[in-house]
Amino acid sequence: MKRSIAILIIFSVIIGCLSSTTNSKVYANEVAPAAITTNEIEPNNTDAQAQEIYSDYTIYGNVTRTSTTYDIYDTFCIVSEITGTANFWVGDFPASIDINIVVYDEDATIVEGSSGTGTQRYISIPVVKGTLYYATVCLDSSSSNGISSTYTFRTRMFPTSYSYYGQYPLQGFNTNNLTNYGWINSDGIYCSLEDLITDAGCFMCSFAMVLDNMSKQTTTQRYDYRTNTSGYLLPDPYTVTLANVNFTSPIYNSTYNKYCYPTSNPVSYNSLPQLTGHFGATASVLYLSQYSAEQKAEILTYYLSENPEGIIAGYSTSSNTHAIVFASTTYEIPSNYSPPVAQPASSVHEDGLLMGSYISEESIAHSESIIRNRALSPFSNTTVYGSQFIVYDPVNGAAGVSFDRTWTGTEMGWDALQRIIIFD
Ligand SMILES: [Ca+2]
Ligand SMILES: [Ca+2]
Repeated sequence: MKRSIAILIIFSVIIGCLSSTTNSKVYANEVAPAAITTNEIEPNNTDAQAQEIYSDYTIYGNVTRTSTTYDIYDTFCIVSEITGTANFWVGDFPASIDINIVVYDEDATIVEGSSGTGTQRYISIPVVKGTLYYATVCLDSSSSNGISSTYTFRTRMFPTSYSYYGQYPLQGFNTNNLTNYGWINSDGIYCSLEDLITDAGCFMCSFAMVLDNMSKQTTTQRYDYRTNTSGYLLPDPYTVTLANVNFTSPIYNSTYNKYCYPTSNPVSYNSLPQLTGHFGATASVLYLSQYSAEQKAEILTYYLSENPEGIIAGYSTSSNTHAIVFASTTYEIPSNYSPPVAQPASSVHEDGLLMGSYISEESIAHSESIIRNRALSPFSNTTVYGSQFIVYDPVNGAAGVSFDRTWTGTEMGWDALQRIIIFD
């Protein structure tokens, strides 16, 4: 408590010296989306009283200085779920008063503070995953009595850039030599890694995008056949596919004159604990088949607030499966929303459960013909809530577009969304 008071005195001196910009364009594009809304909870005047929030929160609060009420500090705390960027915005107050944001770390060191005039303030800072930050909304302490105002406070954290890996066409990673390495499927047919990812790599591409957004790399040094070098490999569809088979070495096959992974350990099985473990991550799964489109939108919004690196969404119909990454949303849920709880992923072949039977290539995506033909389908743009979710679809170069601008949204929609996979 004592430290908090000292910090706040420092704030009042320093705020005037800090420089930052107020940018309505940034507000509109990066801060305004309101995913989870809540009211401030008093007392929240010190870091010891800080109200815990998550990424993509919108808080409605009030600051007051009158002869009877002295509430000029509202403090919130947030543990960054990502290494990347955090935006803090306060607005919707009269230009006649001076409200600012000060962000400081666990050691009470000020990271950044806003300044300026007008009806909003905004700061953007680099953040490190797992780090605790405090953000205080401050009414100018030199203000005279008789001031009171409501405000809106927003936080949003996101990767500095979202990675994108395409399966069709292959996009965003090194594909050298992949035609020399592959797998002989249960029908005895050779399938190169390149073809496998092209035809059936939606899960591997989606897994790789999220792991890359999490700034992960392999926990030990691994050999990269594309470059013939060893090192800590970054996640991409190739390295994730190899993690999926435990980085087993391929064996030369004289019939095909190729290096093949054993049929008993096909590259297409999804073993999530094994795959994520090689990148120092864990996976959990939540099955959604019993929920409505609205409930699925709520669930995605909730988990995105805790996982700004993205959520993998698995689709299944009677004939095919697919996976994409949901990255952000403007959908809104209240902070008291209580989500169904995701469970740790088992080593069970996930897509086999969905498909009802074990089918090889389909386990990491779905069939070539569907991918190639439907990627060219026109979009209806009528998917409910489709414009409120930004996704990265491994098909057709759909990087950072709204759900209703993808063939997945149009062709498969919400009904076929059967589960989400969350990495931590
Ligand atoms: Ca308050
Ligand atoms: Ca307060």
